[in-house]
Amino acid sequence: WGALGHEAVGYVAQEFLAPGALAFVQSSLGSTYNESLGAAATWADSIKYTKGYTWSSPLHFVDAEDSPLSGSCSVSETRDCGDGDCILTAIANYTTRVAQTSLSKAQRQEALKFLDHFLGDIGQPLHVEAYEVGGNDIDATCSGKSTNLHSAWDTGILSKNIDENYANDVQTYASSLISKIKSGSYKSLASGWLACTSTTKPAAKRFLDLASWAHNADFGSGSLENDVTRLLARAASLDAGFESRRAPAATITPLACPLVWAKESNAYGCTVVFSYTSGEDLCTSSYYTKAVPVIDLQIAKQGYRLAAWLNVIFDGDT
Ligand code: DCM
Ligand code: DCM
Ligand code: DCM
Ligand code: ZN
Ligand code: ZN
Repeated sequence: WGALGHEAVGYVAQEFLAPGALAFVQSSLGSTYNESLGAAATWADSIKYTKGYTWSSPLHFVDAEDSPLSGSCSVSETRDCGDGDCILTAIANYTTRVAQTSLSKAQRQEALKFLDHFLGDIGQPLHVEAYEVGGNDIDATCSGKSTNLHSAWDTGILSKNIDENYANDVQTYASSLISKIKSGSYKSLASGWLACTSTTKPAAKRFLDLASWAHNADFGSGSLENDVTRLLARAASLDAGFESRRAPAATITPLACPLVWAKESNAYGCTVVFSYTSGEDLCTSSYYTKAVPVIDLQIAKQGYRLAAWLNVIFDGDT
């Protein structure tokens, strides 16, 4: 993604951090980044061609050697990241490093900024595709301007959408995605976004919260019906609080989850990404109408996953 996409991922994630993750994010990023994953999300792009950081430039993508034009999409860790120098292993590496208390504050901040960025990039379908250098070598037109397919997905389509529908303000755009997750069209999908996620712990946590409330509350009113009604009401309220406060927990499987996310993203290479007609303007045609909902979904989803990931690390949400 370009700056707008990364910032949106960060702003969405910030909204779903649990207390421990929020405290780490705020103290690690500090005033330099307004204590926000939104502001820190583009750092990794700003340094990738600078001296001492050129090793990080292949970490923004994985060149999946599949055949999207033949309808065959796939990602393989051994085939596509055999040298260990791709976004899959980078996420695993920085997941380990951000939690390592033996590292310096600067090193852990760097790990956080890389995670903030790479959990965004892995949701961009062309960052999980080798064909034509992830679409960089495919000439394209966006609103009359010459560009390439990769750049249209990173920047062109999204910037037009934010300009026209969100007052050209990325925070307004992120707020709209957050609302969709909390109470709109993404609400029913969000728990499924944490596919490599354990459901045991949230259930156990809900049970413990409920048991502790029942223990402390003036329970045993004499009416079983009344007690059951109160218990169910309390369970519903705990669930509502849990869901609105934070993303449900994910299990840390440093390499397994990135592979799941990469496959999901790469699959769009077999549907919308290459389905344009020659000469079609990608930002003023039906292609634009098909691409926008995918981009919105991928950004919202990766922001939510970033929050859940940090919640596992810093709040023990497993
Ligand atoms: N490094 C890294 N990931 C890479 C390549 C390098 O984390 N894919 C780190 C390891 C070294 C530092 O960068 O500590 C400098 O590496 P090099 O000497 O290869 O430039
Ligand atoms: N580095 C990294 N991942 C690692 C090891 C190192 O990104 N697994 C980075 C952190 C520093 C640089 O490489 O930016 C140099 O690290 P070191 O001083 O550990 O060689
Ligand atoms: N990129 C990619 N896959 C590649 C090469 C590059 O996804 N095999 C991405 C990284 C940048 C964009 O394409 O977002 C442009 O890359 P560069 O600046 O290296 O030309
Ligand atoms: Zn890109
Ligand atoms: Zn990037």
